[in-house]
Amino acid sequence: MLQRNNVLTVESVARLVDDAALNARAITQLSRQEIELTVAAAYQVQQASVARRLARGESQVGIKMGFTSRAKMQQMGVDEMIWGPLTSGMLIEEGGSLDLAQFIHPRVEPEIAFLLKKDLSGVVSLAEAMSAVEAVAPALEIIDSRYRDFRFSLQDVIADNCSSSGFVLGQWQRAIPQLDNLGMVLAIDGDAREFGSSAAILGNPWRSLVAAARLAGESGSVLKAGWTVLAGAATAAQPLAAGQHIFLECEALGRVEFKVIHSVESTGEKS
Ligand code: OOG
Ligand code: MG
Repeated sequence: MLQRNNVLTVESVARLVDDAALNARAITQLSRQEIELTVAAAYQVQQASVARRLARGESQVGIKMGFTSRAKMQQMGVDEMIWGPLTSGMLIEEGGSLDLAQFIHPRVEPEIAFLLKKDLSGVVSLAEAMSAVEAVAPALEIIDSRYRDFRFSLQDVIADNCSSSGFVLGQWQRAIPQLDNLGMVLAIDGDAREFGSSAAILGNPWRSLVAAARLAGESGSVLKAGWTVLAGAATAAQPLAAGQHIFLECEALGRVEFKVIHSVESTGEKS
């Protein structure tokens, strides 16, 4: 890592992004603060910022994959797959509410979630990945970049735990249907805003789980039995605003929804 004034450490950069998330205040992109991170250093910052969440009492409940679809890569201008931990504090109850006061400029995107029944790590076949899964659910991910204007480099977004900030899970389906081409509709207040197919996720969302296992193996970690794995969004993300009702209807998997509230007056992007 190239250190600004030679005083920045992984720990202090992690505190920058973690504080931004905690206080819901946007910060300048690290890459624009002369904090030059390699991809490996960005993952170290991610790990250190997640460690701060764990120290506050959260637990790791899974991982999310990012940029597994062209729609997402194009929306954000990043073309490499990324991954990061999901923690207990990010889980929003199905049908529940998300309070905008806790976020900077959150967006929602349609996903598919896997529930693992076996540990998974390293190079695995599609069949091995499938046999490690207990159930599949439709899911909504809430992403909230801690960077001003929701703009970032690959290293910036990795250091910021891949914009992870919330996720909502629909009913787990134990009788798992074919996942390769399911229609997905993301609706806001009853209006369909994004139409996609699960095929947008690496051609087949199972491939995202295979990739997740590989990335875990490469980093010397394990995807654990009981964890949730988010495969990555099938479409571009949509911005959230107070009063909205969001739902995803996923063919063969069903529906998942939540409401958006605002407990205090909004002043726009908080920076
Ligand atoms: C980064 C996270 C990408 C996905 O599903 O592709 C992601 C972002 O877009 O802010 O979660
Ligand atoms: Mg996502």
